[in-house]
Amino acid sequence: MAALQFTLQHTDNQSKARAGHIVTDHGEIATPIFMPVGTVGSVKAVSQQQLKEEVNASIILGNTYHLYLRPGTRVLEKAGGLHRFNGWDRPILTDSGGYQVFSLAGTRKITEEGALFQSHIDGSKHMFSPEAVMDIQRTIGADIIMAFDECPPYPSDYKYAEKSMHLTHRWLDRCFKRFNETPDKYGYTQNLFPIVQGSTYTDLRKASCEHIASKEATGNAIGGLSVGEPDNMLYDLCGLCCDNLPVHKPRYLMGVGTPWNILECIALGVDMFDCVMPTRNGRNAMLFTSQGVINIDNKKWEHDFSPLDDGIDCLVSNYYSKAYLRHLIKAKEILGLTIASVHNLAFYLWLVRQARHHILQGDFVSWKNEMVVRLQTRL
Ligand code: PRF
Repeated sequence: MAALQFTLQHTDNQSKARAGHIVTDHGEIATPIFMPVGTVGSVKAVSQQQLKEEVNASIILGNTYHLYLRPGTRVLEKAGGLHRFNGWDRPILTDSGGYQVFSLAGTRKITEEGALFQSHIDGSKHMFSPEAVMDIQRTIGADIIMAFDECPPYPSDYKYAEKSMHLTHRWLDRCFKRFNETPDKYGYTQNLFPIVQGSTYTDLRKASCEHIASKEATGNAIGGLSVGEPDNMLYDLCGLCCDNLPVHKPRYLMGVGTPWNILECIALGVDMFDCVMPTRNGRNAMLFTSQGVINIDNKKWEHDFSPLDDGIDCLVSNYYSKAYLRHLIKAKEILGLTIASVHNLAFYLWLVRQARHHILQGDFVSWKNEMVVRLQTRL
């Protein structure tokens, strides 16, 4: 079994967009890619069969924080890792829990050693250190595991951002040390991706990219963005990070974003994305379609028997009507949550496949510019 391999197939002439190919021990991923979020080992309201057959997902994400609290590492180890536990036999990536500790846990305290926090489930006290988070992610067994980082809030003053970045870098050194000292548990190779931080400060971002690049990891991530900053700032900082990260390694922008954010960041050189938006917003009646954004709660859809979206290649999106989904959501039927989530995810996966197609075809920028306007239309 082998470490992750990334092949760059084509780089766009008019932008920095790339089409590539990732090979892992659980299968291949064409990039750019979007990864559905399966926080507790399940993509909310969507089955593994639907993820394969309807969404066409090639990799999904799990969260160390949630999986550690429940079901816990004993169950996951006994199962033989998360792939065996949830039956998803394609690649999995786990986030390290740093971000979730800061956004979900009750009281928490950050020290040099790590983060002390209280479970959002039962209030019990736990400590995440870089070493503990590597051990937990070894046991969960994702193909790609993430370094333990601190994501500073937006806005952060320079002094705090600088201190936080250096802490993240020291934690990263400890992550790699532990990762390299521990073997793969389940016979396939795990890959550790480091995470760039540095808040909104260009000199910090550059320094962070240099530190991260020096690890020569099989892939690199950009964290600390899409935390409330305006879109133009997201794009400027994302572009700067892409320009300062290795060319021949995949770049993963964490927790981004809207369909138009994803297209703009593909143009800047990002290869991998994840976000709860398609599933969370879907459960809240917001549909992303190839023609624009729909609030399916709206009375205007009451008698609209046309398909949710016939512009994409998903049977669920082509089959059910807007009026029917509106009815299900109004009636709080659980099938409504599933249809909305499957549709939104299928749309996101369709979008990144289209992006890849246009990168390879050589007309990505003109296509992207048209789509960025169309996708934001409120229908
Ligand atoms: N760090 C980690 N996970 C994340 C982020 C981060 O900065 C973000 C920021 N958008 C989302 N998920 N570890």
